[in-house]
Amino acid sequence: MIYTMRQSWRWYGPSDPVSLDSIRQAGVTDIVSALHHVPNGEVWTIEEIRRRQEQVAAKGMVWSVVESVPVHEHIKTREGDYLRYIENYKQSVRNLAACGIHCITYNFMPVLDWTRTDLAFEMSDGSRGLRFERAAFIGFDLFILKRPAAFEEYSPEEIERARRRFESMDENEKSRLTRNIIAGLPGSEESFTIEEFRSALDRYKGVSTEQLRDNLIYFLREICPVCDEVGSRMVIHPDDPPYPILGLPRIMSTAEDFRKIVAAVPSPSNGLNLCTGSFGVRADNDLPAMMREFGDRIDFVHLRSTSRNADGDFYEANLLEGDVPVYEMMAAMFEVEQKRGFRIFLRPDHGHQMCDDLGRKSNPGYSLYGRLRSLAELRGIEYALIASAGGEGR
Ligand code: DNO
Repeated sequence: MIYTMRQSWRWYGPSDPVSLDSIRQAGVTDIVSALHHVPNGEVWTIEEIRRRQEQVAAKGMVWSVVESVPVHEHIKTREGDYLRYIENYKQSVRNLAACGIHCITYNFMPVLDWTRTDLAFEMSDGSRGLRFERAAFIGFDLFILKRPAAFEEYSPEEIERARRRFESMDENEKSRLTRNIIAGLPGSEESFTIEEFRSALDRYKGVSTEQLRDNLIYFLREICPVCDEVGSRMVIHPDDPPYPILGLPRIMSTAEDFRKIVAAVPSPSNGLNLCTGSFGVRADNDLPAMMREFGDRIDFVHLRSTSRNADGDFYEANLLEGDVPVYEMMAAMFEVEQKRGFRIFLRPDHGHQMCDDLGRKSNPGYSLYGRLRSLAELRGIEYALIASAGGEGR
């Protein structure tokens, strides 16, 4: 028997402009979803979970992976109502398990989930993708947010480059940049005004990297026993981008970061969501090696590729053309699946806005055709892996 990826797809629920009918035609069997309408920190009830499951089942697919049950900021800073939020989280884990959903994605990034400066960066073929431009981001930090410590954190050259970049922007570009950073990208569940954003950052003033790591460990030591009991696994999503931003601590950017978390919480329910696009922004992250090292804990993979330059900018490239060694990743994953006798959930991550999607409104990164293209390419790679393993393909 050959173990193959479980082809999955992120669906934001009934308001997602990409319909389940289209997703089914992409050849997908499993849906990745979340109850985005439930406020952060509140319990996901069995009734609400079932409703989403039924919507998916009606189209012949299964809701198998949660992305994400959000971790309330109070848990990350371990203050305020964090104990109540942790109890609520446990209850959500139990309720999901009671409904048959056992793979739960989350992240532990302070304040912002993922961050980009440009959501419609034009590629040479006319399609559009997401981009992080460091000079623009620093320009936002210094001249819009006006974070007091920022001038000390960047080098004089970076400050100068950011100043020139900022001066080249008109008012529209400045407000678009601000919106892209603080208004909440899809799935991030939170959005801020500049004032709210400043106070959200302030809450991390006393939180060092070690403290944040401790808070994650504390959280996992509470949640993992519940997962062990109900047969579920928490899979942490890496930092995106995978280095500190805005003076905030970061604790899930490298293999070493995950090693530390596993050493502190060895429970098998302490798992990883290997997102190649996020980890892949760092040249020092060896993705296939991470796949092999942590394979036993990886139940969920996000496959996308980024292309980076020496200035610290990156954009989301066509899947087979960026810095991520996609073939080697798929081969390592295939190897892990055979060894474990387990089919890993894989979803094509952010795709380009292309073809008819260019004229349509969609969640940034989550239009239809770009992901369809990526999934087709991934399926092709897997098909070849199966054939060369002596299997018959699918
Ligand atoms: C972005 C996503 C992230 C991810 C969360 C997981 O497209 O990969 O928003 O869902 O970080 O908690």
